[in-house]
Amino acid sequence: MRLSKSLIPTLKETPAEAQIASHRLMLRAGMIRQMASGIYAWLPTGLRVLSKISQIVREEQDAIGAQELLMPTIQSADLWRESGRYDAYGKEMLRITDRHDRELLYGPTNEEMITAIVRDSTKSYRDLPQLAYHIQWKFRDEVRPRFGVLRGREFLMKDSYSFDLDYEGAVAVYKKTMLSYMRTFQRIGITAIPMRADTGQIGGDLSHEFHILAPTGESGVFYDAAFEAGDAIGVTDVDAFYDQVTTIYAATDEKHDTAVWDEIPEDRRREGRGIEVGQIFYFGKKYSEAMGFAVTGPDGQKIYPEMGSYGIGVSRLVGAIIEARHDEAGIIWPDAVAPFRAAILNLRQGDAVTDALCERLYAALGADALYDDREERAGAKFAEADLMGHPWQIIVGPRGAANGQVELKRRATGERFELSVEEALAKVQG
Ligand code: 5CA
Repeated sequence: MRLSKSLIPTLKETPAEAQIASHRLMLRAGMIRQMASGIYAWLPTGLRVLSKISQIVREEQDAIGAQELLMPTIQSADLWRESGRYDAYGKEMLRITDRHDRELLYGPTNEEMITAIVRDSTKSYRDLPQLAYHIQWKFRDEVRPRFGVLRGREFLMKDSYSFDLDYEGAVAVYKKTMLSYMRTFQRIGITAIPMRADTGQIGGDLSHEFHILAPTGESGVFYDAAFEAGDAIGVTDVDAFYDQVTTIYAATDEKHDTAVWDEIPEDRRREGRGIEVGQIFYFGKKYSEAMGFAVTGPDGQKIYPEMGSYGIGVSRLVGAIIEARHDEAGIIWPDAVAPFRAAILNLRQGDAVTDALCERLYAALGADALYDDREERAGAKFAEADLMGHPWQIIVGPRGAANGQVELKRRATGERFELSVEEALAKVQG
């Protein structure tokens, strides 16, 4: 993308309404704009990050055999009356009436809808288990939307739902999902710690939240320092991994149990703040029984499926990553989800040799590069590239360009390299 022609409305001033770094930086870097309280438009760079996160989430869901589908944002009130949650959900649910006076709502979650879909398309025990997910916008009329996309009213979630014939099957998919979440967060380039948690509105008796540690996090968290090293990629023994997670203690403030806390050696006890980027639930037959979903078992008996639901806050992750990875100058994107791998900074726009070299780099890097081709002073280009947080900056000045040399800067470390065009391209693409 050419910066001179792009819709990336960066701001020099710090927006007054933003209280925390990620919100400030997302506004300043031109990633989002607020359209109403807790409702944001995702501008091109913001959308690129959202799409890259979604794609990693999708690949890791597919890898555990989850099937992608897409359910609508608008749901009927009757569906929620079947589970009894229509009245129970309260003011967080945005209720809508259509022209025929039918009651609808903007979905805050999809347990009812997926239960109805699977109920109406399965008959026999042979049709189970099922595991399906979608990546779709949700709406929760939060009392206090704040911190930008961290607590929005409209937000993007990956939610998956499992249906099993027995408890063992349900717990197996719960564990498998937990491990896949660890891989997902690791591929994105951040550390998220699984914590024991309460089940809240979703219900059930087994739940874990996944938290990115950040001083601005809304939840108080307690954990064993042994967690900080968590590495899930390459782990193949799901049960051993799960046992490790549940023996090493970590919990959010609601579930903080001092009795267990006391078992952690004092020098390993950690208290901090976390941003909840995911939560998983096992809730058994809560929805299948309430909504009359049973399959016929091998002996002709009725089996109400054991269910679980599993969420990742895709849009919240964008803000959470920035909370965990920024400095005074701006965002420091992990390579995997950066809007662009590299920015090309032309320090002498209009100089034939410099322009030609920049065009060559831009042609080689294609859609993964943001070419700063504006008639701007060098200082402004450096500041904006740091603000936007591209993992690499390729700095092209007239003197180097005359010798086919460029300067390559790594945003995360500040390291700089004097390289030929070929060497720079190899490093950026490698
Ligand atoms: N149906 C279940 C699991 S699929 C569910 O709704 N779980 S949840 O309520 O925990 O939401 C899943 C994730 O969505 C949360 O972990 C959080 O990361 C994200 N989320 C929840 N509320 C908001 C919000 N107001 N703004 C941004 N993200 C949110």
